[in-house]
Amino acid sequence: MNKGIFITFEGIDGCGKSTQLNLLKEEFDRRGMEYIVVREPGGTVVGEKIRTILLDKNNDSMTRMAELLLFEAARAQITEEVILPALSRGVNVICDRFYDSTSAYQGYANKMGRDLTDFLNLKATNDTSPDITFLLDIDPQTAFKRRSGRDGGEDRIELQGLSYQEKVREGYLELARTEERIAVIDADQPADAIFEQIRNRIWDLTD
Ligand code: T5A
Repeated sequence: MNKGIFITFEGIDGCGKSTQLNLLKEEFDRRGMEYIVVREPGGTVVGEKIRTILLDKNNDSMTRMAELLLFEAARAQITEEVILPALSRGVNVICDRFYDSTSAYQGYANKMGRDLTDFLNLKATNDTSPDITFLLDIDPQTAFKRRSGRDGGEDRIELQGLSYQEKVREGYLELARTEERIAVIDADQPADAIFEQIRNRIWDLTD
């Protein structure tokens, strides 16, 4: 049996990942393809509890190391419990964020360092790498305007502001220069135009 394809979406907060992920789900449904959709942090009972701790704006005393290890703990859980079993059954996995988020947010923007985040990413995932990653690249100001229409306000990480999001963006773009699997997509376009590019890249992979 062929392994499923592992597809991840990345980018700064509000870059449009969920919108593209939903368009991809509709496309997979039309084609009768088997898939699951998961998100990070979260996607398991344990992971969703960790997500609540990580995003709670009352947890403003959380240290950078504690934050990093919590993201990796949630990742270890979802990789072993959900992602690897699905891929080995031949089911495609679409993931809203994966370890590139840790490289960009904790490794680069929080200055924890690529050596440490690479090491923990590898350990948490048993060296499971996405087949393709879509990095939705956008200016933080535009992403902020898009997010401001949402209910619920800013979470603990979004509250770190636009200069933080700018650092995260730099971290992602630096990563994309060395990782061939990362396709950088200009996310400041209509959703349909973005999706067209994503769809083409995925069918190239499956042909
Ligand atoms: N994090 C996560 C880390 O720091 N380290 C890690 O290792 C991991 C895994 C998770 C937070 O945790 C951090 C990163 C995050 O801060 P999240 O749930 O992934 O949080 O949060 P966000 O990235 O903020 O996700 P959102 O759901 O808020 O944003 P999306 O999914 O990027 O954006 P989306 O699609 O909801 O769109 C936002 C708005 O823009 C509109 C949409 O309609 C929506 O209103 N929109 C567009 N408007 C115009 N043109 C387009 N092309 C549009 N696409 C979407």
